[in-house]
Amino acid sequence: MTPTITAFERSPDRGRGQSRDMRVRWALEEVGQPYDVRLVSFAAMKQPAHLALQPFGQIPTYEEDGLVLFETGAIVLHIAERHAGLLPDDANARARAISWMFCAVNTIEGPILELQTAKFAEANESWTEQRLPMVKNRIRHRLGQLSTCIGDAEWLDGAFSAGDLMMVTVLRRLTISGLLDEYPNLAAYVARGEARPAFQRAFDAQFAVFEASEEK
Ligand code: GTB
Repeated sequence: MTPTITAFERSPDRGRGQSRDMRVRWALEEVGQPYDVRLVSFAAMKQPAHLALQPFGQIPTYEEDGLVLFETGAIVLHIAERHAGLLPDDANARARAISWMFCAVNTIEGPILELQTAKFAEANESWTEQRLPMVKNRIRHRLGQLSTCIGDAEWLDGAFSAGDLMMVTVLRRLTISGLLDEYPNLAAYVARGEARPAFQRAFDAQFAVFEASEEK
């Protein structure tokens, strides 16, 4: 059965692939699994029908043969476990790739989300200007450590995996901030991810949604 995912009807990022459905689209493209997309408005995301799929009223969700999933890490892991191409066959290498998936959402994404909160939700607070350097330095600390881990390698641990897919999508949140450019090997790593044909297909698909929403 073709899985169905949900995505923003009108993405606030204007189609730049920053919304989290991008991770799921990219994973599905990497493994060659066709999918349907149901677009939801912000209002619909808070209604019972969507809350039954995603208790926090967010996108994306994933539905397939009566299975309903939320949380992008879990969705990408589900896809990677059921299709070849995103996790190594060797059990230890597979476990390490899954560690990198958790690292992306637990260790790296947290400080990056703090920056988004400071810049948008807390933009008008009197203390935001004072707080921003601390928030940015926490990100730099993690990026420095990650930069050392990657070194000159192409991917985090051998061949491209779901760990890289999650990490690249998390790091892309920093594109506008310029912080990524302070770590040339990380900027190159993200560029390598974005150059993958599956990424391009996923990006084009979500950008087409934005373009269609502009025409309405
Ligand atoms: N932990 C969950 C997961 O990984 O699935 C988080 C899901 C999540 O945060 N979804 C966001 C959402 O539905 C969309 S991606 N938000 C609506 C709400 O909470 O009411 C976050 C996002 C939104 C906008 C941009 N942007 O404009 O650049 C980027 C990322």
